[in-house]
Amino acid sequence: MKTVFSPLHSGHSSQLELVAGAIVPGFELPSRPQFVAERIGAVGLGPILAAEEHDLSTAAKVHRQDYLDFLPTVWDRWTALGRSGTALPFTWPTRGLRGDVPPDFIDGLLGYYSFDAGAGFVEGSWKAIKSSHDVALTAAAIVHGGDRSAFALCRPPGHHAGAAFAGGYCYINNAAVAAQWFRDKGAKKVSILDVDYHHGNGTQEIFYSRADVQVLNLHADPMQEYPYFLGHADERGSGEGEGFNLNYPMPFGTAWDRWSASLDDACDRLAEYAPDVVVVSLGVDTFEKDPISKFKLTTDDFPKIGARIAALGLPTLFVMEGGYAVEEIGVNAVGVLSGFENA
Ligand code: 6XA
Ligand code: ZN
Repeated sequence: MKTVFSPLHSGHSSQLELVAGAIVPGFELPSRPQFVAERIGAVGLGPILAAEEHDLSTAAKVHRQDYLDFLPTVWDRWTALGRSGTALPFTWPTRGLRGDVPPDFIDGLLGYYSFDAGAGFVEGSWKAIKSSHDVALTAAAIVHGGDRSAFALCRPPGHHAGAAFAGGYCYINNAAVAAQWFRDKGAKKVSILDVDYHHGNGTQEIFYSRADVQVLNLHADPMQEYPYFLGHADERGSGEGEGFNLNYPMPFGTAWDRWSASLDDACDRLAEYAPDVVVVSLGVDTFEKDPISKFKLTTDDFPKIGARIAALGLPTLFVMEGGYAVEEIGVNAVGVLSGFENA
């Protein structure tokens, strides 16, 4: 399996985040994809290729243009005020406030274009965000070109990013852009299978009223876990998209037996949908030792995920999402990919 990767991700570092009442260094570290890349080399998964630049025309079909125009401007607006550190929002247009009037000032704009304080900007952030998007589309082109699968080693991740908002370490929804790209290249139907520990609220929002992209999400129950405000089982899509969004919320402590039953059901539903291509939002924060998560998957479980996805017999693009136990993220992410390859 070929992997696509970009070194530009590393400029997106030293962000701060708010955890349990304290401002702490972010968990979404530049070392994450390095561990994955090292493991790819160690097991000989296949070549690691550079990303090719892609314009944002496909992204503009899943994100709002004003949001895409805003993202590259954040750091300059921030530093123009003499500020440094991490650009973060602190006010959001929640119930009872106007969500239809973007303010002029950067603090207001950051809140307008986000749903939490989990997607900060530093100097290299936009280049990293754009490179992650390019990684996803370069890998998608490999699958479109006839390879059975490819791995987009994206950083930053994407599945929390909606049509017009960042959040949860995510800015551009790489998996959504890739799915749209496959559609534009002639795929009639695309399935996105999100196995990250957290609900992919952005992916759900983007495709919620569409029947041409099926979205299946396995995740911690939003009654207990971030992102809290989306990801319930009764969210099944709307209008033409009714029935094409499927959520599998699971409780804290979920281990392989229950998790794999959800995966089996999701794979059965995916097979019934019969897409031309599958995009897997691959988070490995379901791991028992993940520092921010509460599922109990073990290192031995990850290859079984890959094998189950391989059994679908469909062209498959893997897109990296979360996973924070940095020493083990490589073994676990590559475990899924090797499980797919060896099935
Ligand atoms: C809130 C937790 C952010 C979760 C990011 C993630 N600070 N999403 O792993 O998949
Ligand atoms: Zn996650």
